[in-house]
Amino acid sequence: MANVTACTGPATVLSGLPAPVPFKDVGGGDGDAGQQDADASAPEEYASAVISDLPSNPKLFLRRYQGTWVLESWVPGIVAIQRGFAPRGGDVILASPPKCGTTWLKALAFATMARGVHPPAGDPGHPLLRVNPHDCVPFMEKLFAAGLGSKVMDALPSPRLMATHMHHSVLPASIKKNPDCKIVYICRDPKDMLVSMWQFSRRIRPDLELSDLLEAACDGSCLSGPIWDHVLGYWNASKVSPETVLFLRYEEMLQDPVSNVVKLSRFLGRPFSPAEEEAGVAMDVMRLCSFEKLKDLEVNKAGSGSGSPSLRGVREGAFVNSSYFRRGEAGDWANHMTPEMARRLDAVMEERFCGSGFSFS
Ligand code: PAP
Repeated sequence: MANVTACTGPATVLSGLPAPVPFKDVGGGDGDAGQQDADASAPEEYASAVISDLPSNPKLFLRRYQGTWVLESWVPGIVAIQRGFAPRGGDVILASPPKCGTTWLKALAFATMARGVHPPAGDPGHPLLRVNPHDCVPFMEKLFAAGLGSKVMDALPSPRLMATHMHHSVLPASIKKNPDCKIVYICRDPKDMLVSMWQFSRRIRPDLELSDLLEAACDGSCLSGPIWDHVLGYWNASKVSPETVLFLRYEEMLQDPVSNVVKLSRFLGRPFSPAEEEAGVAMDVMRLCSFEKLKDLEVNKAGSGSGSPSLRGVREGAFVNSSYFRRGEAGDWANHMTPEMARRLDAVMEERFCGSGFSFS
C-alpha cells in the first residue's frame, strides 16, 4: 500500500479553503497501484472492429473520430469517456490542443487549487517540486483507454482536476451541460504549436518533417485537428457560458502570468483573499509554475513516466519529463518555418476564423 503523504501537508493561513485537490503522493514505492485491475468497462472491444473503419492518417498514427483527428490509441478512451464518465460537482477540466501550454496550465491550476494544503512558497514538500505536472493532473483519454478511467477518477477526492485534448464537440453532455463542471481552455499560435509538436514528435519519429505537420494542419488532419474547430468549439462555449468555460491564450499568459493566475483563481471559485493578495500568493503560484523553475527541477530534468502511483503505467512511455520543457516562449516558429510556410498557415487560419470573432493575429 503506497503511503498517502501530501494530503496531510502543512495547513496554511493563506487560504481558508478545505484541502482542495488532495494529492496522493508516492510513498513506500511498493508500487501496488501499478498493478491496478482494469475497469470492467475497459473499452478494448472497440480497438479493432470500430477503429479500423475510421478514416486514418497513417503517417501521424491518427484516426478521424466524430470529425476530429486523434491518436488511434486514444479512440477507445474517448469512447469510454463519452459512454461512462460520471462528472462530479466541482470537477475542473483543463482542455487544450496538444503543445499549447497544457503542462503549464496543469501546474497553475493544481498550485492554485491545492494552495490550502500546499502553499506555493515555502513548502519543500510541494508535489510540483517532486513530480511532473502531468502526474498531478490525469490525462483523461489515456487513462480511459487503459481501462483505468473510472477506477482512478473515482478514487480522486473532490474537487477533481483532469485534462483532455478532446474537441468541445466530442465532450460528453454530462460535462458540457453540467453547470457544476468548469472547463479551462488554453490555445496557442498554431505556428508555435506545430513547431513544438514537431520537436516533441521527433524524439520518437526522427524522420518526421515539419512540412508533414504543416500539410496536415492546413487540411485539418493534424493531431487534434481541425485546429480551427478545436479553438472555436471552446471559444464559442466561453462566450455562451463564461461562468463555466474560461478561454486562455498561451501568449497572453506569458505576457502577464500573474493577472492570469488571479483570473484563473476567480474562475475556479477560489479567489485570492485580501491576506493572500497582501502576501503575494498569486506571484508565488506564478513563480512555482514558471518555465525556468519547473524545467530546472531534478524530476523534470531526469525523471520519466509517472511518479504518481494512481497513474503508474498510464504515463510511462517514450517521453521523458524534460521533453515537456523546451523553449517555453512565443515566436520560436520563426527559427524553424520559412516565411512562406508561416504565411500559408496564417492564411488558412485567418480564413477559417473569419467572422467568428476569434483571431490569432
Ligand atoms: P502536451 O500537449 O504534450 O502536454 P504542452 O505542455 O501543451 O504539451 O506544450 C508544451 C509546450 O509548453 C512546450 O513549448 P515549446 O516546445 O514551444 O517550448 C513547453 O516548453 C511549454 N511549457 C511547458 N511548461 C511551461 C511553463 N511552465 N511555462 C511556459 N511554457 C511551458
